[in-house]
Amino acid sequence: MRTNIRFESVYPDRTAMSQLTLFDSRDTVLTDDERGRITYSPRLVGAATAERWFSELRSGVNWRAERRMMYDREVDVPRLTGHFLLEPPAENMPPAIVEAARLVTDRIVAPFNTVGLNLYRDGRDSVAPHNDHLDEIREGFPIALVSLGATRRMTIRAKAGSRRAIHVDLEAGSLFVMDYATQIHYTHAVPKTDEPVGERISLAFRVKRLTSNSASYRSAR
Ligand SMILES: O=C(O)CCC(=O)C(=O)O
Repeated sequence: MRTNIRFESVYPDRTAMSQLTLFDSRDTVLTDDERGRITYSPRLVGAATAERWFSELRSGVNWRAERRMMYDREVDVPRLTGHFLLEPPAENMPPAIVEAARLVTDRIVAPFNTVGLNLYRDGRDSVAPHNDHLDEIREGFPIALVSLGATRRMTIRAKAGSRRAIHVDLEAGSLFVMDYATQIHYTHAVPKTDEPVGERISLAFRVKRLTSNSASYRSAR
C-alpha cells in the first residue's frame, strides 16, 4: 500500500509542489506548528477489518438525508449522515463503532463522546471546505477521522498566510487526526470527483460540549 500526500501552494509559481510517497504503516505528520498539528496513519486497521466495519455500518446505520440552508434556499446535504453518542453509549450502537472507538482511544488520549458518520455514495457526494464549530467542540481536544470503503481525497487549506493546501488520500482503515488549533487556522474538505469511486464511510470522533438539551446531544441519540 502506498500513501499519497501532496503539499501545494495556491501560488504555484511561487512555491514548488512536492509529492511524498510513503510506505505502509508510516504515520505522517502533515503539519505541526503554532497553527496546529495534523497527522495521517494509513493503517489503524487492516483491509479485512475495514471491510467488515464498512459492511456492518452500511447496512446497520439508519442513514439520514439532510437538508440545509444555503444562502436563501434549502438544499440537499451531498452525503448521508448518522450520529451516535459514545458517552453515555447509545443503545443501538453498532459493534464496529465500539471497536473503532477503542482503537482510536488506544492511540489518542481524549474523552471522545460522539461519533458522526458520513456516507459518500459516489464522487458527487462531498463535504465543502469548513472547520468544526468551535462552540460545539471542547477546547484542546482533537478530531479523529476513520475512513472505510473507497479512497477519497481530503484537502486541507490554511485560512490565512500562504493558504497552503495539503491533499491526502484517505484510505480504508486509515486514521486522520486534526488537533483543536487546526480548526481555527485551516479548513478541511472532501471535494467532489469525476473519477469513478465507490462508497466511502467516515467516522468522525469528537469531544463535544454536550448538555442534555444541546442539538448535538439530541441528534446523536
Ligand atoms: O469524511 C471525512 O473524512 C470528513 C468529514 C468531515 O469533515 C466532517 O464530518 O466534518
